[in-house]
Amino acid sequence: MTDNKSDSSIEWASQAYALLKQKQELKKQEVQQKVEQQKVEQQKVEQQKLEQQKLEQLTAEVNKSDFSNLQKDTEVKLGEFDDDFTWSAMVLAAQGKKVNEISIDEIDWLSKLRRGLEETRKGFVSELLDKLGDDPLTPESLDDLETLLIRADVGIDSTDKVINSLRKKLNEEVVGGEEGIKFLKDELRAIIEKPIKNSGTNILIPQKGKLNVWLIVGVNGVGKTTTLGKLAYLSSKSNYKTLIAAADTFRAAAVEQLQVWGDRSNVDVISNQSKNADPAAVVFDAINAANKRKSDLLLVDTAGRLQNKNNLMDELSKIKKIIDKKVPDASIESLLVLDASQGQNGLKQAKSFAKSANLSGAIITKLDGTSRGGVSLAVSAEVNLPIRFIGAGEGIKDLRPFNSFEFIEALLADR
Ligand SMILES: Nc1nc2c(ncn2[C@@H]2O[C@H](COP(=O)(O)OP(=O)(O)OP(=O)(O)O)[C@@H](O)[C@H]2O)c(=O)[nH]1
Ligand SMILES: [Mg+2]
Repeated sequence: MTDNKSDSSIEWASQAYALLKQKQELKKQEVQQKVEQQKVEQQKVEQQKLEQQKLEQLTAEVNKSDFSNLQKDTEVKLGEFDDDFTWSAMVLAAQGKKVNEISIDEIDWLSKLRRGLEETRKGFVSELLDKLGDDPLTPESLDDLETLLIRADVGIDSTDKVINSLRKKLNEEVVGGEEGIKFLKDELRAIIEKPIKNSGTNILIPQKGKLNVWLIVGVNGVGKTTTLGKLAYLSSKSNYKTLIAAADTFRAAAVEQLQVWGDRSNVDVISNQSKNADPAAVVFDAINAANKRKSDLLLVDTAGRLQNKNNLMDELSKIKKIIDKKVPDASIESLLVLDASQGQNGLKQAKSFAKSANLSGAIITKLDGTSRGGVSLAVSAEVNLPIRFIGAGEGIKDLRPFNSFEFIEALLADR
């Protein structure tokens, strides 16, 4: 699918591009109309209430904030009809999407993901393609592949698995370069899919009719708070009643940082500003608030901790106990945030955390600009954790539910 730009695929992509362009044009017009409408309404209000100076000012302020919201909604722009667009459109088409079903947001995200994984790819796919060329695979090219996979932080277990499968296939038949890449993609996808299939949940979304509590955990600075902010945006955009618990009472300004994300996504933050507040007490208050408001999802930010600090790991257990006690039928997820750029170190963290923190999934962040994106495979294979979301940037929209097909296509994109 990614190999040759056939005429029909370019045709498909240009149709998709034209449709998106039209959509964007329509959206622009719609926004303009709305803005015009608001302006007219504003004028009416001003005329009617000329004598009430104060009220007039308030109206202007309200209108000002409405405009900024409208502008925010159109902030993703359709870029050029270039390689990025064509590749992204093809990846969506390969998953059965129709031309009129794709959105600018999806194209934007895939382009970002592909660009983000460029560094990982550089030391891996480009060399792989150079080495394999169009010739059939040989035992020597398998040795090269082994080295490249290990270098891309894919991990020993996953690499062994892939190389053994390829070797077996080579013993049975001649495998061309192109077919080798396809086989490699299938094998890597199977590795990353396994824990997801085992969990019985394809994509993690809040369960209906009960409170969902998602604990965001991990070592210092991996991107927990940023990820939580992006999750709050995703979930409130998808109409889940969302609430944030500021249970990182350790780091200075942690609450303020969270409050900024809460404001951006229109989600309330429950916090306790007093010094040395107990994180479990914050969670206690947040559950009360969530119950009162009939929230669907409570996102809990926690302090960065090293997996070997027993007192801090105990603190996490205490938070979990409070949740179990107060809302025994809640659906609880403990999501470990891992910074992809930490490579094998991140893998070590995942292993230790998995032992002591009863994790249910992983979120890989900072996939933009690292050469170690392959570590996602090692997390799946060696820690058996389903990857639930991936982040590739610091913006509010730079986090998506994990899609193994898109990830492997981006990892092994050849142009
Ligand atoms: N490039 C990039 N930067 C990210 C991403 N996610 C988070 N960051 C940055 O990583 C830095 C740390 O992020 P935080 O969200 O504060 O990390 P944290 O895990 O909450 O940190 P502590 O609370 O101190 O443990 C910030 O500068 C973020 O902007 C990402 O996907 N890509
Ligand atoms: Mg934080």
